Amino acid sequence: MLPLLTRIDHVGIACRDLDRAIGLYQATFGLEVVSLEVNEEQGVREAMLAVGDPGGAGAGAGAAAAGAAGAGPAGPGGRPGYVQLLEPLAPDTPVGKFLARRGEGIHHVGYGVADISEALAAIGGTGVRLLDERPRHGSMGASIAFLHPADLGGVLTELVQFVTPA
Ligand code: V0V
Ligand code: CO
Repeated sequence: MLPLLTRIDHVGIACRDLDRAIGLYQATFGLEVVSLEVNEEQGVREAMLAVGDPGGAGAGAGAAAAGAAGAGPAGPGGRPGYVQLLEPLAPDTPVGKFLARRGEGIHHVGYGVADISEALAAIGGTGVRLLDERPRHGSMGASIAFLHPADLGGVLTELVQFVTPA
C-alpha cells in the first residue's frame, strides 16, 4: 500500500481568543498569518500561520510559484506547513466542547493526501471510523475530512487535499 499521507500539513490548536493567540505566535516566533477565515460548518474562526515560508501558498501567486519551482523550504506543491489557530464560534461546537473539556492546546493534526476520496475509502477499509464520509470545505479552499480520535490513539486526525496554485 502506498503511503497515503504525503506530508504534515498543519497542527490545529484550540484557543479561547484567536487575536491573542495570533499575537503570541507572532511575538514569540515571528510567524505570519496567511489566511483568516470563519468556517460556519466547522464552528470556528481560524487563522493559518505559515511555518518555514511566510510567503507560501495563500499569500500570492509569486510566492506560490517560487515554492513550486523548488525555492525556499515549502513542501511539495509549494505549500508550507501551518499552525492553525482555532477559536470556537459557540460552546456547542467541536472546538468549544474541546476547550470546556480539556482547555487550550493541540486539537488535531492535519496530513496532506493526494486524493482525499481515495484516502477515505482506503482508511475506511481499515476499520478506522470516518467522521466525514465525504470531503468538506476547509481552510484556503482545501478539501478536508476527519478521522475519529478514539480509533487513532486519542489523536483527532484530519486529511487535507489542498488546491495546487495554477
Ligand atoms: C473530542 N475528543 C477528542 C477530541 N475532541 N480527542 C482527541 N482530540 C480531540 N480534538 C474525545 C473526547 O475527549 C471524548 O473522549 C470523545 O472524543 C468524545 O468527545 P465528545 O466531547 O463527547 O464528543 P464531541 O461531540 O466533541 O465530538 C468529538 C469529535 C468532534 C472528535 C467527534 O469534535 C468532531 O467531529 N470533530 C471534527 C470536526 C472538527 O474538529 N472541526 C474543527 C476544526 P472520551 O472522554 O470519551 O475518551 S476545523 C479545521 O480544522 C478546518 C476548517 C481546517 O483545517 O481547514
Ligand atoms: Co484543521
